[in-house]
Amino acid sequence: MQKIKAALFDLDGVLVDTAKYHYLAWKRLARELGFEFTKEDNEALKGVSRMKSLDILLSVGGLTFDEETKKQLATKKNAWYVEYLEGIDESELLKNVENTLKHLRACGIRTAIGSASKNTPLILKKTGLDQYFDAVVDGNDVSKAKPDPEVFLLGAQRLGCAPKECMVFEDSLAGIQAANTAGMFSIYLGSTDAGSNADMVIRDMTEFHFPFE
Ligand code: B16
Ligand code: MG
Repeated sequence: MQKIKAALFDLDGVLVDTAKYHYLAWKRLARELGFEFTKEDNEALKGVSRMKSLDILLSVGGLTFDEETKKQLATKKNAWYVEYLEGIDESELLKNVENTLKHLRACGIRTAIGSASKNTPLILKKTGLDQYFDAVVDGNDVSKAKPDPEVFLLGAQRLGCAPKECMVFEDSLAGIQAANTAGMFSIYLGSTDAGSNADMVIRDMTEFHFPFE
């Protein structure tokens, strides 16, 4: 393995558990449209872009809308989601996240966010995570969603590191595919099949130890 010089982190599901707030907002939208959206249905939205999430939700309800209406529905869902985010703080951080970030930075590792979420700046500010990153790449910066590697390649570029020198932390299948396609060392956090193509699998950050040797 090439010497690791940088760490790129997905946000939702890796550093902070915002999936529950996405779920509450999507469920509210489904109710308003006249159908139920379950927790199991919500699993398919993790790591997926906002508009793609809406398409999945509408397919559960068997509904179709024109593009303009879909934009309005996504805006409405996002406003509810942002309302929930306004109430979050550092207690929403997942286990051992802050220690890991501090440790990696003390080891001289450059750090960046690589998230699909357009709400990344708000989440980083609310949880106090913003102090730990040299670069942030999110849904506002990229045009191609994961599994396209754009978000991680841009992150590496902003950190001034080659892809081979980067490790990526992800909780979604699309994210692991994006990291692998980018030529980076992929680390899956979780316990589902989504991690089967990752270079390393850990249940959560308490199982991550660095340096690797
Ligand atoms: P927003 P990640 C993703 O974050 C979420 O996992 C996914 O559920 C969400 O639809 C997506 O961000 C877009 O989020 O609506 O806030 O722009 O896992 O890539 O950090
Ligand atoms: Mg994620």
